[in-house]
Amino acid sequence: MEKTRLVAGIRFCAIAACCMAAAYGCQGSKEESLTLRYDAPAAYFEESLVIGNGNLGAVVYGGAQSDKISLNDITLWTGEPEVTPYTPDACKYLPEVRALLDAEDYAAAQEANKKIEGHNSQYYQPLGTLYIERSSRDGIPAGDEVITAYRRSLDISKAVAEDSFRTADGAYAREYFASAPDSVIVIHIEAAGGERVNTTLRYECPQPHETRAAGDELTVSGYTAYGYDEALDGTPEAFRYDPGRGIHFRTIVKAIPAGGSVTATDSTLTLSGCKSATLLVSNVTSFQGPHDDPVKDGRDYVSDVRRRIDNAAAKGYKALKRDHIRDYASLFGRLSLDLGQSAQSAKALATDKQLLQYGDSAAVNPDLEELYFQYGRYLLISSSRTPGVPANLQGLWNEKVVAPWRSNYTMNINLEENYWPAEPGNLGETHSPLLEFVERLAVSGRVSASNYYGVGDGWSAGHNSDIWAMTNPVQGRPRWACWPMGSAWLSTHIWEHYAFSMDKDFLAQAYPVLKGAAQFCLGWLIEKDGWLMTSPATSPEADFINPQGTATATLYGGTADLAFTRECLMDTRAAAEVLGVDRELCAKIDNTLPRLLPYRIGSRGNLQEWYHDWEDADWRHRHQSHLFGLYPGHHITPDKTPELAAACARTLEIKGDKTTGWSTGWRINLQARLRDAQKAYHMYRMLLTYVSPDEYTGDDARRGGGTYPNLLDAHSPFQIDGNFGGCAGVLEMLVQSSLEDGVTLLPALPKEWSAGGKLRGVRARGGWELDFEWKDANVTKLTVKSHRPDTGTLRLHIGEAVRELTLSPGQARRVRL
Ligand code: FUC
Repeated sequence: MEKTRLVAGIRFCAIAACCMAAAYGCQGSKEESLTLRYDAPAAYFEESLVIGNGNLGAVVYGGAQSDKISLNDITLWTGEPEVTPYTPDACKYLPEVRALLDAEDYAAAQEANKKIEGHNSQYYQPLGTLYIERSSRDGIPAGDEVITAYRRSLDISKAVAEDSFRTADGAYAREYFASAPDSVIVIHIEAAGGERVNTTLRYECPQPHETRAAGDELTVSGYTAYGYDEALDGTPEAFRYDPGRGIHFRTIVKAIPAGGSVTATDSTLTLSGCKSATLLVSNVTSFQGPHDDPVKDGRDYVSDVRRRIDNAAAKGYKALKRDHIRDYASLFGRLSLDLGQSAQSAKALATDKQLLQYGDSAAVNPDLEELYFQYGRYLLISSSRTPGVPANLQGLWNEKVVAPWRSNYTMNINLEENYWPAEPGNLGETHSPLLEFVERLAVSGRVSASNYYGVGDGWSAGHNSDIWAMTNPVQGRPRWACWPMGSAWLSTHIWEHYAFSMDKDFLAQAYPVLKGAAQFCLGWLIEKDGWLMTSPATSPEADFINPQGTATATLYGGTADLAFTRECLMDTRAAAEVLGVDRELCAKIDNTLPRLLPYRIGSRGNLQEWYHDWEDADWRHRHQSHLFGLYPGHHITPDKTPELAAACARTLEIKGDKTTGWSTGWRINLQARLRDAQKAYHMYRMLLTYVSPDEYTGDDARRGGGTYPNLLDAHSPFQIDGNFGGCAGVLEMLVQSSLEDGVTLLPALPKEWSAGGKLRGVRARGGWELDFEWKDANVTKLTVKSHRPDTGTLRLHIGEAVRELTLSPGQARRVRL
């Protein structure tokens, strides 16, 4: 018996040692930089490890005594389908706002603009928390044990999290993954040596619910609030519940023991004396679609969750893990990046310590820079695989009933930024939940366009949305609430998806949505001083100092609105041409574009944001929507519009470097498009500024934009957009592309990365995929593959040289340099 224990102990330790060596980078292999690793359990959300299958998410804290795992389902929201516009015929107030603007009475115009507002969005909700509480084998309370060698890690090349530790009796290891093919979260626990899995599973749920424990399962059934009381909005007391309304759900936790037993009490499961155990967790909600009542026309969530658990249990842990890794790696493994090797001394540190050390501007750590970049791709795959339900402000990981900004869809930057890495990062499929959501918005957006803006053709979308595809302007300060351009901005994603994939079938199917956004833009323009512009306009979410000396946001002729309008009209024009449709609309767009109020350069050399060259209320404001044409738009470029590009550069200079996470992510991309490699790199380093978890109060507490110990973006608080903006920014520094001008390699390569590097699997507009290497800032190897449906010619810009390459569909060619 003693011998077996010893052998088992040695075997476990050998496996653990091997995993740890890989995790701690002792082999010098490239995979090592794809693991986040820590030497303590998470005390805060901002230290936890997040996993997800695009629908179900888990926040893993780890821990020897009590392991906490918060759960999310991306379809769990408060509310129900919208039926009526909140402010009937709100567009009747438009003439009043316009007249006040014509009279240059900005304060009164701002007040009147508030009459054209609707209600706020619903809230994204947490599902519950699973606690796995361990009791030691011989009756010593788990808290009194001596625990050694605690390790926690997340391998983003496989999307598997782990934690492990030693006890006086042996060792313990857990694995966590969220399987997309089997729609379950799997937690596998192994004990070795004299250790056994002796554990109690307890579940907490913040929604009205019922928990039942029977046999080897915990079943939790509940429902969310169908709405909230406006007067109490922002507090948990605001929510209104009714078992006959709202989104319903059922969560099942099944424990499958090996070599021991599982018993149920009223609301817990206890595993005793097991060598190992597999826990399967799944959840399904009754959400069926934005226009379906989740009770009367809801999904059969009860049968669906039962089937998922039964199928997963029949399949077993090993096959579940094999299929999960195969599925995940088929997406993640398409692109790899090598920016150089970090020093052994940096690699020996845990990820949070590396991040802290990286804050020293002299610190060099290319492996950490790669890890942050690839983590963005990991997060996108993990949070964006549910049809029609894109990643929200927190991706899919939210523990709070009243989350910051409702964890909703914020459409004046945040939702769009989430998707910037999707296409170049070779994850085009993860863009689909957003593209489908935009299709849903276009339905309710028709009602908003006519009700709030008096535009009969096309659709509009405002600042916020939710799972019910809300499009009305929200309630609040006009600087964010009064903004109908979400439709124009979001629709440019349709053209981007086409530009990268060259998929005409997709374009034909999505075209009506793009066209509808363009029709709204055309209908919303007014003529003033001989130019076309919008009135009322706002520039998200900035204020100017009006002639009366106060700060207001409502104006006519705001630059940002015109930037969205231009890009949306240009994309629609291009799409109509590709599809050979809508000649009349094309003629109208051709006639409109030159009549749009042109960009102007302000007295500080900046790109003017307001119609008049007014003072900004805050020149360092985080938003920079008037630079939209530079990035993510395409109509300002250093080559074609050098003066405007210089004015954008000056605007960024005035704004400075210190800003929120998402804004930092955006500025990396803007600087990359300006081809200012060092500024882009500097902003990337700014994004990787260590930020302590919010609840920290010690001297080390830092606030502001940056990155938490678990590499999630700090707005602060946590908001996922910065992760995605940063990820896209790295690619924008290494490759830029456009349908007109082709592909440029290393357009903004900073000196820190110029010694050598490799990028494999990056996608470019025109349907191309590229693998390339560089040395001393020169491209040394290059292979191009075509994903186009037809034979096409690629124009390649490498340094000063321009090359042309013709490839047939599916062809890959090594380019001689
Ligand atoms: C916009 C931004 C804020 C924040 C919020 C979710 O309103 O201005 O900074 O990101 O969205």
